[in-house]
Amino acid sequence: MGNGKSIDPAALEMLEVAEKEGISTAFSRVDRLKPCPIGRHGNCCSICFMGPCRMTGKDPNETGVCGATPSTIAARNLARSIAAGAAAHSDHGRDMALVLRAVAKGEAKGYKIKDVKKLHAVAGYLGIRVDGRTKEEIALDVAEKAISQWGQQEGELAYLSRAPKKRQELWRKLGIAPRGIDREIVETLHRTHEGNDQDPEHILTQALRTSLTDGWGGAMLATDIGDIMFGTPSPLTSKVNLGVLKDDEVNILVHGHEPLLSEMIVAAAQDPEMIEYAKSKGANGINLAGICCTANEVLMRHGVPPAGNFLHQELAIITGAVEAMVVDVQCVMQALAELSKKFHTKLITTSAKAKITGAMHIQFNHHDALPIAKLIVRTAIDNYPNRDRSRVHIPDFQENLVAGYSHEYINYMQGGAYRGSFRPLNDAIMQGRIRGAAGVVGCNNARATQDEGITTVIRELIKNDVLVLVTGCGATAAAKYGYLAPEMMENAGKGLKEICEAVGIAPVIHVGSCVDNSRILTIASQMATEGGLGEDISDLPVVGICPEWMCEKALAIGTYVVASGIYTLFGVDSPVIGAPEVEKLIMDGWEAQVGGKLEFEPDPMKIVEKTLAHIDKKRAALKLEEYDPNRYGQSGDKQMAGVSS
Ligand code: NFS
Repeated sequence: MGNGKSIDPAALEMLEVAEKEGISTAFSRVDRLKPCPIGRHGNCCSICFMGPCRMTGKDPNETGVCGATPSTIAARNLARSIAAGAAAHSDHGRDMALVLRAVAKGEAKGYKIKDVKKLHAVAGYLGIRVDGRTKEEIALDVAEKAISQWGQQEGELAYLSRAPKKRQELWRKLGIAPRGIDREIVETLHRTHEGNDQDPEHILTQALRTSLTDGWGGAMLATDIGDIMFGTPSPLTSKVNLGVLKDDEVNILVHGHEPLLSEMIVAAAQDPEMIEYAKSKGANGINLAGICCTANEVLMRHGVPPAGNFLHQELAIITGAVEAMVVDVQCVMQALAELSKKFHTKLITTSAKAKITGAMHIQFNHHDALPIAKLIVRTAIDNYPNRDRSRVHIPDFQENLVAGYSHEYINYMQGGAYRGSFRPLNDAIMQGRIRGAAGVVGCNNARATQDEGITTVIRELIKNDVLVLVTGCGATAAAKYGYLAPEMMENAGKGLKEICEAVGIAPVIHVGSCVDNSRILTIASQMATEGGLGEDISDLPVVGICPEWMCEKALAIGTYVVASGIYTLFGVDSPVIGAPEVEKLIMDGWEAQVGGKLEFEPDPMKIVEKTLAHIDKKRAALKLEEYDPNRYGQSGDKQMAGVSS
């Protein structure tokens, strides 16, 4: 089970190398830095320069200099985090929309409109006419309408119409239907500035509205526009973990989030001219792999293998086999710059939004994307002769995986191109073959044993017939231990196993990067409208889980999942544990408002217990048959006849 740092043997092996060489990593720095418990628990207010005011809990009447109560302080801190997370995802979506517009105008060489079917579907959501128009004309209108979602001042986001009717009505009734993406994020920053909104419940209601700009706004647009330009994913196989690095090829790692550059790097790395150039430098080829959500983007569409999740980024460099780590935005540790200097690795920043002192910067822009990608690939190749063979240490661990489950493909696999629907899935849940579903998503956190929470939750849920959907670094974690391989169906409960056998899937389905949690919203919405499982997302026997959360984006995601009506459990620890009133508001308060609650539960086994209890509660409310683990799996074929009809 490792040393408490990670359960991943590849990570443990690299940590030994790091220790021998005296190299610090997040795994070692976390021991040196004791977090301030006041700030960690939501009790530190630093929004004005009379403070920071630290609420210690010793005086029941304590307040900040201005009189702010601990509850107001914690609510403001949480709301600000949610706004920052929504900003990050949505800004990613904005850049995608701007590039789509450039593609439609013929101003973004190298990009194209790859998936016309998806373009038409998105045009439909946005109320844009498609008949008799070229794909460029449609794409231009889609892009303009998408871009307008950020600056819109009044009305509501167009994609809210993709939620079940009841949910839309509830959002309107509560006044949390977002007016525009930027507007809600800015308003949250305004409201939480010193001396403004000071009623915790009121602040947290705006936090719900802000989070919806992410899930049903920026992130959903990021996913859709990515599919239009780069193709809607469908299942493919690949490998995962540090063992995917090659000791005789130029290793390039793409790390960060946006697919705009990484898609071009995939193309550049496959260019015969580039491969020849690599050979001229003594390498046998070019090996592209990914870290974090960029990895998921290029995995889902090209099968590029992920070398690891968030806590693997430093370990990858310590293998001594990485010629270039190419980063754009988000989840990029500053430590990479110093670390890469200890090896031959070139850390290349590419975004105007994220420079790191000491890194090489090659500015990306969508007008010259392919030439820039080629320059980056050439820079990596030029660096290959500098690799110090005596320091190369690639741990021999890799697993097989299947990824690429878009919402569209999941629809298709349940009946084909003409009869595709969510009927079979809903039926399987209604019959109790599948007890319910859970999204297990999110980061690694250096304060938790890497991958332990994620894999414990997944292992126990599939054993209990819960179908699991994964995204982000949670998906990479699942993949590293074989959960995304079809053979894993052997470890699923009997009913779930029957379904996996019939459809030919693993019990854990990779639906993409973190912005692709929007695919899970679409799936939930379709399940709720398909019939038999209630009328709203909050009726479904489903749960959202983020066992090893780390960043503000995760909080934004968790909150929009709650605002969409889903019970959501986060691991590690609560960022508002020092303010019991706020804890109560995001649990009972939000549940009363939107039907979902946000709960922090550090123990993965308790997360499992609470998930199963919730699923059973929802099943009972729907008057479905009580779940019985032994009802299915006896006479396979006969039982399956009922499912596939
Ligand atoms: Ni999600 Fe993706 Fe990973 Fe966490 Fe970071 S990469 S956007 S934030 S660490 S899952």
